[in-house]
Amino acid sequence: MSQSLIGVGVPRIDGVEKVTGEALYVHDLKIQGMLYAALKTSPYAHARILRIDTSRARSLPGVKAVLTGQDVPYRLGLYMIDRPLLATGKVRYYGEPVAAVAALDLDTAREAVELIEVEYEPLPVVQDVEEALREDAPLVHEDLATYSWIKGVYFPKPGTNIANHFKVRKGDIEAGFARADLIVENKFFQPQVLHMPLETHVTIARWSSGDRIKIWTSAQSPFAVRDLLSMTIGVPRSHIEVIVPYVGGGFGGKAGIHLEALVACLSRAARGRPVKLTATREEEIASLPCRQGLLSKIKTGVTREGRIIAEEIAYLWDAGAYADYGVNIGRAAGYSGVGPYEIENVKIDSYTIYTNHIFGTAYRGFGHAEFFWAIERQRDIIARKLGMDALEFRMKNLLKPGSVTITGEKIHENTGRVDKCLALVAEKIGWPLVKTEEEKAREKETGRYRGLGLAVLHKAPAMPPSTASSAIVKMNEDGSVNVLVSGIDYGQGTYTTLAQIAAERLHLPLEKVHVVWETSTETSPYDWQTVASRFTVMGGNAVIRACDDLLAQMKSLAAGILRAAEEELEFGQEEIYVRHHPDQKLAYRELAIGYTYGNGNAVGGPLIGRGRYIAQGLTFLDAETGQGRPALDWTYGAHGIEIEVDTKTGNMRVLKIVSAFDVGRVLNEMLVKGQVIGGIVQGLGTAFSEVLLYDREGRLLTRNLVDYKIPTAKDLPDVIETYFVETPQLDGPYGARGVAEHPMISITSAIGNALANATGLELYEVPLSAERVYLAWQEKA
Ligand code: SMO
Repeated sequence: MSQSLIGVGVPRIDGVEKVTGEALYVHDLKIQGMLYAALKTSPYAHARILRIDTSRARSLPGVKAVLTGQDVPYRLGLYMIDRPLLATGKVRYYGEPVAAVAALDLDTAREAVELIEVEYEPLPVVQDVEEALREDAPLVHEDLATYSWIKGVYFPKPGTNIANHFKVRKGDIEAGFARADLIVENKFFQPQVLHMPLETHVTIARWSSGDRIKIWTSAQSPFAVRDLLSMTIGVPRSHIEVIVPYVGGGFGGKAGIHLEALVACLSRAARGRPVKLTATREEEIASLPCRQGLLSKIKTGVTREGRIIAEEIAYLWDAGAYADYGVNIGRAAGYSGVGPYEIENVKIDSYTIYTNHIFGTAYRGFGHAEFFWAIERQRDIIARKLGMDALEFRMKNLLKPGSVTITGEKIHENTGRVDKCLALVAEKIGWPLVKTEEEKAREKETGRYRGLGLAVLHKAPAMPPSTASSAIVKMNEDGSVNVLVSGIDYGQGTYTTLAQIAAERLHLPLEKVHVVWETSTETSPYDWQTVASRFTVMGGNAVIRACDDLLAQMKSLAAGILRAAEEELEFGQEEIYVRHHPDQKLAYRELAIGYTYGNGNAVGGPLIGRGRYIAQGLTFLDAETGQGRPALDWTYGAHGIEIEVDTKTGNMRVLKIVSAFDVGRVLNEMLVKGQVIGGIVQGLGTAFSEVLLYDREGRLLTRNLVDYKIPTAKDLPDVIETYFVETPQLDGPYGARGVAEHPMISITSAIGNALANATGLELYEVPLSAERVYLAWQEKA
């Protein structure tokens, strides 16, 4: 028996293709007869459209189709059906597409866009979530009552800017505060930020005769695109094919449906010629969705001994102009909204609020990167007020086996251990920081202060209780297999992990497992969406079941041929044999497409294994209290961060980051480390530099990568150490749970806590830019 492949850091199976440039992305694709599309976007954040004149654009030679909102009277949405394909009646954010052109080449399309005349009447804008809740606030959606939405799950308030109100009620909040020795109240803010994948959104669509639609798109979830496209334009799912080749990053920004419906309509208008729309970087920033902003208001009651006994929170999400995933983010953040702590009395109100900003969507962490800025800063502030060590304070309150979450879910021995993650990072970062008198004097003299920050995190996949995945494993003539799934590997490395799982399960060398990279809704088995850090668990389980199905078929076939009972058969490396007579055996390749006896008789036939997986035991949540079971699996983690702050400039240098996650079981150490480091760096962007800024009229100011800064190699910490706790997830593949989004959660809070630890500065808003830190220091001095 060869060595197990589980846990081994095998290199990415897509590595060579990607570094050589052989991997084909939608950006690379051209279809015979293809037209190129361009968008006309709004220069106003909120304005009535008085008139659109497309006549000059239409008469430009080479233009094949021009569309405005009137030509495509469809509304799109995942949970709230609120977004027109092209602005209709009014525009609701700067950058909103108002018209689209398809032409023989891109220059012509762009020239035609310039020829489209739009007359606007500016309307009052609403940008601030608290202002948006005021009774006299301008309404972003006057017709909210006429929209459709998923009833019983989302609760919009027509006549207001509230797209959803999610509630958690546990215990008796008033009684809790009445018993508290100390009550701490704070407000925290995180602005909207961007996903910034290397590959911008891009779609090719062809609407052929008989209403058959074929789409090539850079997306995370082909079946969700098909589903939403069908519901939006009324073409049956069986008429739509969605193909996803290599994808250059998503981070949640490609989780749902974006350009696909509009490009399909352009192709229809161009009499079925294929049309390609490639978002420019500026369009990616201004016209495609971002991550929601969040204002958190949090009030916490604690005992003198450091037990948190009451917490009341209002999360006010800046959804921007359309709800998209935003209502579900408000919900997901709501049901895990106090973090991995056991608190008896809890009241959470999570409001997803329309404004005239760019609309928000899913983004790695799905609300958690945002609300943990409030939760984990609040924990440190309380500890300081109690005169208690921040580690000790957390340890007293963290979830442990036997704890009950705020939605009433009981934590078990196998749920995972956040306390172990925190203890590990505290030890490795050298908590608590003790400075010698000499060092203190030197810090005062140089103005450079060292500090440590801790923060914990948790997250479970945000998904409806019944979402499913499936897998097909086809055996080839030589005994190798092709694995088909339609969760997408858009950079996270899951296909490599699935290849390991299949090879392990089937007793095949890794080279004999080929995960099919290009996914099509016509030929690949169903998967709901590639989101929520759920694919390794759900897709992994589906692959295991498909492999087991294939093995069972081989066993039953081999039993007849080898004239042995099935129970007597064992699998070896690429072969099946009789346990007590190992030389009585069959190689996989002898069974792969059917077995032929010496006389020519044949049995069996091509081997195809099929596997499916649906989450077990999840429930809907009570509309009034949020009680229920929302979580497929909880992944816990913690960060310990060491920084040095230069108070003369406000600059912070990250000296060291230590992170630990309870991943259940490490399936591929190299890949999981890559995920963690990538998430940490993305979190540093939110912590230090990333922010979407608008002027007073709601016009976007940060429209390019010069004004909007993401971390580069030069911004990396000196040291990143990653550790894994392995409390097996009983229903996870080989005990694993997801860890894709988690590393970027709580990075901001750990940095904010380290800043307070170093300088005593308590900041409540990110990014913690040098300017903000410098000004705070000046004010303090
Ligand atoms: S933020 Mo994700 O694509 O669930």
